[in-house]
Amino acid sequence: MVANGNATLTGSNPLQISADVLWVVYTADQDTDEVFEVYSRSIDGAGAPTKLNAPMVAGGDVTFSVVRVSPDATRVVYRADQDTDEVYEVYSRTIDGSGAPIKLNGPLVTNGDVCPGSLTDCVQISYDSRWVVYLADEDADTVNELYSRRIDGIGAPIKLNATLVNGGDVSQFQISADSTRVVYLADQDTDQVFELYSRPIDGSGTLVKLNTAGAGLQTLTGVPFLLSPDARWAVYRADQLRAAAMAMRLRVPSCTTRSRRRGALPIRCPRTTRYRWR
Ligand SMILES: [Ca+2]
Ligand SMILES: [Ca+2]
Ligand SMILES: [Ca+2]
Ligand SMILES: [Ca+2]
Repeated sequence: MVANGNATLTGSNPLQISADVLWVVYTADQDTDEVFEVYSRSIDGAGAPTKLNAPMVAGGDVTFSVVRVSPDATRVVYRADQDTDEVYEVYSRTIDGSGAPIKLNGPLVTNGDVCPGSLTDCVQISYDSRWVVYLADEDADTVNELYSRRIDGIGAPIKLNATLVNGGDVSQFQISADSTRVVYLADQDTDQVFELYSRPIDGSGTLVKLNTAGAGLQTLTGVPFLLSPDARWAVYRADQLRAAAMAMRLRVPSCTTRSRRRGALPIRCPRTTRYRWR
């Protein structure tokens, strides 16, 4: 450790152990004081720590709260202003440091960033460890949109949201437990009316609106929606009946067959009909 260096011990995930319990991943200003970088090391202390980020531009740092270890313990995904100071991008590297870091986001518009502002959970890895989903104002500054990319960098980033209304943003998302879909909250169709949408993680197929059209979700704080562990249900709270009826509403995230039949998007799923994910 360099003089005045510290391992980062604050934040939501200052230190992570891989699911196979073979690796510890941490951020520290270990090599240069006040330059925070991301390292992995064998949990039994064998060998030396491996720096996972590429050499940092002057002023560059890894964002310690946006470091993720893939569930299969093969890769680390991190956010950093690695290439341009104060331009935050998302990278993927093998956990053992082999190969080079791969930049996952596409070219950013001027003043664009991955995880602009103080977005939480803005970079997530799918449970099957194949995909990274992230929020960024990648194509238009201050317009937060949702993208997926293969964790190994193969292919291009895929924008998952539809064209946003003027003033619209994607604000939160979750990946389904079977890793096939992303459910996201956005004021996509009407500015400041936040609705819930579901899209296949690879961008294929139909975008589905899960709530009753025009009835925004009731809260943006805390957890505005949940996905069931069997990947069949999204649960959310909305004012879609009337103001007095603040009931929990169950809605199925996929009704693609019916959507295709009807043609135009977004489409409502009949409340009484149960569809499976596929
Ligand atoms: Ca320091
Ligand atoms: Ca910086
Ligand atoms: Ca921006
Ligand atoms: Ca808005």
